[in-house]
Amino acid sequence: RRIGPAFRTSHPLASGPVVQPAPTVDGFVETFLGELNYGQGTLLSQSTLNDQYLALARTVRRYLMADWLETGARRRHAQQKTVGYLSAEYLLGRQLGNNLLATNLQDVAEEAMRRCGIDIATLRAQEVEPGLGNGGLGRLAACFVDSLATMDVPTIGYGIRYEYGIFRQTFEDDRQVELPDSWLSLGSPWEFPHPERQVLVGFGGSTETSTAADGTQHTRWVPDWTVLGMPYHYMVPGFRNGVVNTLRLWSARATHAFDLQIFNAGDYTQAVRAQTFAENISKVLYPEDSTPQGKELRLQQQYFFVACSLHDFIDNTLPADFDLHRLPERIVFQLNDTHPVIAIPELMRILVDRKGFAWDEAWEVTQRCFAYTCHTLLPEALEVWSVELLGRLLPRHLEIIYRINEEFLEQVREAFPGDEMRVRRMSVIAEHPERSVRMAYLATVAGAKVNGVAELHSQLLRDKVLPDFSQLWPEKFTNVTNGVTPRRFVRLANRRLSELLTDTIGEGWVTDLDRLRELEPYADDASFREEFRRVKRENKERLYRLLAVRDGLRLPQEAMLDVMVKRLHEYKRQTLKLLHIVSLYDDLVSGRVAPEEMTPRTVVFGAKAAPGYHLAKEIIFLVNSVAGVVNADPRVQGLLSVAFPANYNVTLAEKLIPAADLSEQISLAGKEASGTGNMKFALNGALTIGTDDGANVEIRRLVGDENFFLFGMTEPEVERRRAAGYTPAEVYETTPALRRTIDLVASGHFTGGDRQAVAPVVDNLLHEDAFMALADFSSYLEAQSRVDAAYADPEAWTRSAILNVARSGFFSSDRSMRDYLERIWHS
Ligand code: T68
Repeated sequence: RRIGPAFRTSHPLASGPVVQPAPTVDGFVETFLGELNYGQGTLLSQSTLNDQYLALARTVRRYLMADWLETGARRRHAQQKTVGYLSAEYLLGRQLGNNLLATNLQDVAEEAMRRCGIDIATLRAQEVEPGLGNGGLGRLAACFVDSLATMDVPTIGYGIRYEYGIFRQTFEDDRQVELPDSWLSLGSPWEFPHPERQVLVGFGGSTETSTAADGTQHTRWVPDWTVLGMPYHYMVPGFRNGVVNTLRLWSARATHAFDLQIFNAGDYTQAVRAQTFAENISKVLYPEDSTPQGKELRLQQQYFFVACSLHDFIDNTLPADFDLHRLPERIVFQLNDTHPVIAIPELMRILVDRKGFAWDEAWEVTQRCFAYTCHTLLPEALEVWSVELLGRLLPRHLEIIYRINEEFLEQVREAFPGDEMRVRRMSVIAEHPERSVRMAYLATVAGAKVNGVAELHSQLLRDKVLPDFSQLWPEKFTNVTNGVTPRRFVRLANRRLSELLTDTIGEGWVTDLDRLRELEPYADDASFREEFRRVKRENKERLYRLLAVRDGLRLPQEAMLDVMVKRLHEYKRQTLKLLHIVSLYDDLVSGRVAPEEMTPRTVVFGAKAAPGYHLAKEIIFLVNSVAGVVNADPRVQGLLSVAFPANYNVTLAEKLIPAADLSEQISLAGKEASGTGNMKFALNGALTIGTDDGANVEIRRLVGDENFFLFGMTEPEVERRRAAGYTPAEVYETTPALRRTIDLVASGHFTGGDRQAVAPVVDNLLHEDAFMALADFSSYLEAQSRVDAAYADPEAWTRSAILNVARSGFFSSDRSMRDYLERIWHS
């Protein structure tokens, strides 16, 4: 229950507007010193870097507060439909720079800090990014809430405030070692805890059904343990539009009643243990991406944040007298993959068990409140929960799921009489290998819409992943191609390019990225190309300065910068990139290619492997081993270098992407749902070498074939090849260049003669190669020679790079949000 204001005062300032500090250097300095003195309890002369960072963050916060309060009041008043974005992950990146950008205070803050004798860049570097996500899916959620604020769409982002985000990656003896990410340890100036909005969440126990005098049955869930959800609010500012939306992340606490009982029984240590048990729920982000973990704690996390969020919206956000039959007019919950799908039976439970709705009435409302986004094509990545676990943790929800399924299967039988095979295929409950709930099916049955994240992906989703469903309900399925926010990934990350763009076409592009089209004519302007190259060069210099300090790397300034950054996964094929590097190296040292024939290259990798994904970790080891030998070999000095800076994250991405010449998007066709890094690179003027996969298809169509290096099998070719029986060893035997390359790796050349050390990767490639790296090897190398030739002509290359920028406006997440509004949220 909300605790209302104890009293209302008649002071003129009591109900706002909040007095905002003056947006001048003097005003900023004054506020900053005030924060240092009264917030941190220190003097400028005594303050540490961290004191200064915290005071700066709190200063910037003050400039957002009036807009935040005003946006909240406006939203309450307007009673418009709200988007409730439900996501177990938000990979936000650093907040300070983004919030300075949104408030247009970058220059004021820099000058104010200078006056205080502080270098603002040093303070920025002090911020630990909230890494509350694994990769693309979590970063997408962060881009979407940014766009929704910039477009002034009423939105609440709901998620989990993990105490530990994605692990910090280090390398020891070339192998990945994971360290805990204690992002909260130096203070968290961007969050606002709201204990008065805590929510109680139940788990376990059983259900009780009673029959009323009129014969109607009523079921009630009696949980046997509960935890509290404490919301922390984060500001989500729009770009200079006076809008600040809210991201509400839940943290688990022990209930007082729970431990008081035990305290009273005299067992102090047991009571404290109960506390730890409850708080475990939001303790750590599961570092698994694209492989669902059937772990109990993970299901607890999912239900915990979803139950908190639904309760928060229905009981604490809507007016107390709101008629819930009209709920779909006020909220649409977008399910970011299956992780929040347990919200569906939760809403049914709230409506039927607590609000007294009839089942059909509740189902009618529920179906209109949810829409589901799928982010994968890997069958092994589709989440299922065993009936045993679900029934033990959420017995009432399991009952509800059974009933939803029963009624759904009746519908299937009606549509396809006598087709029991189909009924079994479509059942939300799988029988093998164990009885379990298919969460993607549940989301499809209950959701008003189902979308994939790129055209090809949405097509394959209809045809391969959910064919029976798309046949039954063709109108349910739609596509929304992913996008990225131009604020963070161009304006903030690439200040030099942004200035060039604004000088050339005006500043409208930041919120209307299609305007980049106006750049096209400048591709033919030699002096513009010169400027464009200067931007790239300076971005490279900045990156190499950073990598020198951060990772002790020394990289040549002139070489082509070839970048592959993404999670480590077999389907993404980092090994294919590695084979290319080894083959270039071998060509040089064996004299097959003369040094002057070689286009100098620096290859940068960034990738975290899931801690339990052994083969992925072996691939990391191999990349590091190859990098060590290549970089130390004087025969390839200045011609070929390999860098693998540890702990790739949003912060590093913001430095790497603007410097890149070549973007590697080389997944096996039909496996990468979309990709979003691919979009960031194109927008920052890198050319793509890529397969016909995910959003690469759309990038290539927009930038033009001549400005994109396509290679590899298409998805139907992959299917045919697999059907014909794929044997990688045969490819190895019949492709001399591939054979030389693999032999060199297998010989132990990169591992100090240790052949055992490379065996896991080599054996897998030769005998399994589930993602057909060897089948695409020759095509990839051929495309890479086209890249080399193209890069040797700087004017033509720059022209292509400019056209990549000019034609990539489509990939703004603002456009994605317009598509969601049109195709999903308004329908
Ligand atoms: C990614 N998925 C897709 N999953 O792989 C990528 N999974 O093609 C797409 O561009 C992106 O989503 C955005 O749509 C993921 O990132 C996960 O991170 C994940 C996390 C937990 C469990 C399963």
